[in-house]
Amino acid sequence: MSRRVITFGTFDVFHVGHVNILERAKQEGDYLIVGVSSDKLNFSKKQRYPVYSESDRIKILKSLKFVDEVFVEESLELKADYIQQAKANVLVMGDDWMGKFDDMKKYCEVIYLPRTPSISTTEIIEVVKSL
Ligand code: C2G
Repeated sequence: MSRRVITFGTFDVFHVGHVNILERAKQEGDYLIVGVSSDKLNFSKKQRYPVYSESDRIKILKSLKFVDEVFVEESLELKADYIQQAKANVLVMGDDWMGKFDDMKKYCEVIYLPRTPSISTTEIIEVVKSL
C-alpha cells in the first residue's frame, strides 16, 4: 500500500529548516501533502500576520520537488478531518510539537522529526531588523 504523508506549518520566510523537514517527511512515504496555515490561523497562533502572503507561501511549497499537494489549514482543531480527507497514513511534525499530536495516532502513524538547529523565521526577522 502506498504511504501518504501529511504535515502542517506556516512556512513563512521559507528557509533551509523548512526544506529539511519536507525532504525528510517525503522520505517517510510516497506522496507528501502539506497543510499550510492560512494568514488568519497564523495570526491566531502567533499574534502577527506572516511576512509572506498565504498565496506566496502556497506557491513556494508547490514548487518543491518533494511536495505533491498543498492545501490551506484554516483551523488547528480540524487536524483529524484534514488527515482523513487526505487519506494520510503518516503525520510528520517537527519535534517542537513533540507529543502535541499524539491524539492523531487514532487515525495514522505520528512521527516527530528533529528540527534543524539555529534557524527560524523569527530569528531571520530579528537579524533583518537589526541590519
Ligand atoms: N522546522 C524545522 N526546523 C526549523 C524550523 C522549522 O524542522 N529550524 C519545522 C517545524 O518543526 C514545522 C515546520 O518546519 O514542522 C514548519 O514550521 P513553522 O512554519 O514554524 O510551523 P508552525 O507555525 O509551527 O505550524 O498545526 C501545526 C502548525 O500549523 C505548525
